[in-house]
Amino acid sequence: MSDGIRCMWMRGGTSKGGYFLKDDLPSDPAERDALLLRIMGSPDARQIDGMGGADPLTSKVAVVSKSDQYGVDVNYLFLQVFVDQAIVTDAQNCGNILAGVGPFAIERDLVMANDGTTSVSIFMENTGQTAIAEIETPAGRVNYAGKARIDGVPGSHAPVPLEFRDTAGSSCGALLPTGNEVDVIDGVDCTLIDNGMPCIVMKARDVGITGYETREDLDANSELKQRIEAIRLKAGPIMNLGDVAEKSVPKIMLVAPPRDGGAVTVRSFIPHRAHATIGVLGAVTVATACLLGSSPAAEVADIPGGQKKKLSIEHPTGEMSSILKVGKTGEVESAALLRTARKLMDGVVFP
Ligand code: NQM
Repeated sequence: MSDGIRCMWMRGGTSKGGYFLKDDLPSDPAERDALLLRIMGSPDARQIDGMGGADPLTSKVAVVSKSDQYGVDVNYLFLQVFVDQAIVTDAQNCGNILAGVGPFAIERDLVMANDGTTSVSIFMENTGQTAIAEIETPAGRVNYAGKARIDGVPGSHAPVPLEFRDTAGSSCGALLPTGNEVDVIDGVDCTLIDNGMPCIVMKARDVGITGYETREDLDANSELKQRIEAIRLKAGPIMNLGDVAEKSVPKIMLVAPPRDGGAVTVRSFIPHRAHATIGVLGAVTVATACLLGSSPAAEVADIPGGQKKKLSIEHPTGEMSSILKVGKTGEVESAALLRTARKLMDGVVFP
């Protein structure tokens, strides 16, 4: 029996997973992925023989290392471990798991903490971009307790503000990889867009739903799932993502008018299960789509004025607010979001 592998289990935003130092994992990606499948207990719908929570949102991994790039503290590679298939993919980033990376880096002494708050600059290897996280570190130690609340997580915790810049075209090479604000696929108007997360944005009513359904109702709707998967498989190649049959991107974003004073309502599929809330970079991307004049998102959204816009995205269990800074020509220059994180377990896991 192996001696086990050092890891920390953390909640990052509305996701949960294992955080590893890069040096604690095999350097060969195939060996590393086989190990992570064993650790999570995949493939198995219940992940009964592993740490995974039988949900894509709780079957996630962060691999973290010290960065030697000027101005960057740490590198973060996100890996999605599929629940019921033997697939580990680095084809997407994850802004929720990102919320735990700063605290983890400080806990593992990759970053020296200040007395007060510590700013951690994180290079996101999946997309080649950098995010900044502000971590509360009174007396140089990470503080997880606090008054910040995010929908989808009970209770309150220390705030972890995240800031993203230059996320356009993170995986697709351009904000609008087809060059169009609208493409029609299977008769449905779609905005194919990537401002940190490749997404297909469609009006919920164009695929036969209201956009206000629960996660459970959406997951039980196999006709809807087949219809949006057919669209996704056609969108993948024209979004420069190739064959996406075994990839977790692009995500599906079904939009509807806001109901609770927000900017827009979204039901997202990631891509085969409905999201309990909404992904962080998925939210930034759908918010960006709302600003494009001819996008189906703009048709249903209620957009505040000004160059600094707070867009509240309503999701199945509340809302997520994204503050977008818009440049003179209308492009999104930066996005800021509030998340929280919690250390759940620090120890060794036995593959
Ligand atoms: O969009 C789920 C999540 C995510 C990703 C997913 C995320 C993001 O909520 O940045 O956070 O889209 O697979 O953890």
